Amino acid sequence: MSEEWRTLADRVRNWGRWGEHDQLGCLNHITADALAGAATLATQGKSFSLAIPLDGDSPMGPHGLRRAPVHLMSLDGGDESLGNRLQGFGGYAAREAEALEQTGPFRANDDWILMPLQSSTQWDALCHGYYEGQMYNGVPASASTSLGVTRNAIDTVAAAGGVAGRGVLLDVARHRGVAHLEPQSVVTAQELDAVATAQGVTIHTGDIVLVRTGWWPRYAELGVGNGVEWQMGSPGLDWRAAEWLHDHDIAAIACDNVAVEPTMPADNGLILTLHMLTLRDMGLMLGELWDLEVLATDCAADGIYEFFLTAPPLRVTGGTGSPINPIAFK
Ligand code: UVW
Repeated sequence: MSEEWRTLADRVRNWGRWGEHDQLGCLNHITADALAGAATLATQGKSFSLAIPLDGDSPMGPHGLRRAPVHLMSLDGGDESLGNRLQGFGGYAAREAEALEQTGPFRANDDWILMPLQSSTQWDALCHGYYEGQMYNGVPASASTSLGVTRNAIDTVAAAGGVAGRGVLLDVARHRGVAHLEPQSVVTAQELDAVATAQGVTIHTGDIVLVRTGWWPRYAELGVGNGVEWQMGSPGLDWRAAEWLHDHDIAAIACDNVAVEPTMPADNGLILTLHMLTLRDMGLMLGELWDLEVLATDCAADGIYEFFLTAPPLRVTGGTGSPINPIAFK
């Protein structure tokens, strides 16, 4: 790894900053005052879901090691009179269905979902990425077990109150005057500053910063069959922007692209360079595959790029991430 990268990693590393046992990292920037102040931004009675649809067409992330969600019905309309139809069939399920039907008109629909926790709109927990045998705050890689990750996992965030605070949208695509950034286009820290200035918004300590590249709507344009082209072409933040994220003391970052940073190797030849600096060194959670389209249109219309944002992860014990339905309130 290059000298420049090593120097940056040392500079942005937050290990010990919030105590040797801390597992929340930059979420510590969201103080009680910051959270209370963020809630006051919901003044217009508007709410926006920032989640992409969760189904068999959901994009998976920067590599092919994951499968799309599988959604199965386990009780459906065809089972409305299952008890009657099963009469005499025997077995535990038949007895349950018969008993339910005999005790009133209530019927139910039930379903299952099987999915990687990193598919679709999600948070990466701090344990999701690491290098050289250590995770955030010096936790050894051996904390990842077949029963889950024992430190820096997503349940710690969920138990601590989830993720909520002042959200700020930086609409890079609109600033460049394009529907979406070019494949593998890199967004620098200087450009983030230029967008914020043009939008008249200031980044505060504890903000959850959302960066729009227009790459999610590009998925619909290209079609699911071109998923690999879309996946490998994803634009994103320059790894050197870790310094900007660090110096602004932001709490988390989320984007509408595949992996926050470009999916192809960076100019230093490494993949997921920003993942290493953020998740492992800074303790900064990454949100991927968010749908910022409707929110961005509203922000452009009223000129207000700040809002109250909630994006609580599921409390999956030892989980390395979580699907989410982030909501922005204005
Ligand atoms: C990895 O698999 C590390 O990438 P992502 O966080 O983008 O899903």
